[in-house]
Amino acid sequence: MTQPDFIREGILDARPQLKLHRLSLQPLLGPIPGNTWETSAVFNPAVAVRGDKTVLLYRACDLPFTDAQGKHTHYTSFIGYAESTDGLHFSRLPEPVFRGNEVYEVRGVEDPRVVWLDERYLMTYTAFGGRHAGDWHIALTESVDLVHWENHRILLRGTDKDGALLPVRRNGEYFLFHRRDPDIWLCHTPDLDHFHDHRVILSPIGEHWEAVKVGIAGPPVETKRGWLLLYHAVDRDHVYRLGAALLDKENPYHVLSRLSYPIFEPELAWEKNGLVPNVVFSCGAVSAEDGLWVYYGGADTAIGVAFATWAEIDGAFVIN
Ligand code: BMA
Repeated sequence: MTQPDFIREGILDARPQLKLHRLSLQPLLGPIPGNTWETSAVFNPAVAVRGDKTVLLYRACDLPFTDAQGKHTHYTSFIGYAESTDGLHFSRLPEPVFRGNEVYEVRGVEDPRVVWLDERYLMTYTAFGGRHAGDWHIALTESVDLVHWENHRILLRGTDKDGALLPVRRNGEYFLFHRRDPDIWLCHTPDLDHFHDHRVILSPIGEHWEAVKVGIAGPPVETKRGWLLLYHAVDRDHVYRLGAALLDKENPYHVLSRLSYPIFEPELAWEKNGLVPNVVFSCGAVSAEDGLWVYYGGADTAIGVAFATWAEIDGAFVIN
């Protein structure tokens, strides 16, 4: 049975609610008309820090998702590269750094998430085949410099997306989060080939902001008290918001705490209007000294960044 809302909403508890603060009211990056592969949208970036640079690996689209008659177009997604020394002002490369070149990803490569593991960057992404309904899989590619990507292959077959690796191995195992509609699943693997122990760790809940489905945002971020897992949640009006949970450091299958309210939602015009209205969707965050910088896509069209201090994050969770 679901908890009554007045308990989940924390009315009985005086803790301040965690809310991400926007660091810019304007998008950091928008589509470039005339640059074919990123004409209609740039969104949902993975983020990595390399030396003094913050690097975004973002999803870009060549066409709107629907035409003037509302019919689906044959759009394709690519991964673009942008870098910055202050996390706010980015310069980008003129061509995608990664594109689909297999039959299972002819409609493109979507929603990347990056971790640094085993002396290389591992980027999980959604490979979109478009050959039949639900033709998307979790795939992986590797790089040492975030620009040249190689050795790409499908990790998990099936109608599965929102794949992200835990940024460390435990007892030699990699942990892979994924989404089989409508839940967030976790599994582990010794070799990124054989996957074990698939279990649901987070499900939709209640009748409000997370009623329909949930999926991981970026790879979980290590904090003193556990793995901070940001996730997206969808309501019955197709609004995408961000939620937060804390996972046990030793056993990430164990959810220690989950906030009852969204920590971020579409509010600005460019988060409410775009290729898909009313969406904030994150695929990565940077863990900085003062707090967490959360990069996100707005309305599947442009990229922004929001922030919370560690004290704000820490103060929001109760662990029983
Ligand atoms: C998901 C993915 C994301 C997108 C979201 C909202 O299924 O396609 O790339 O941001 O839907 O449209």
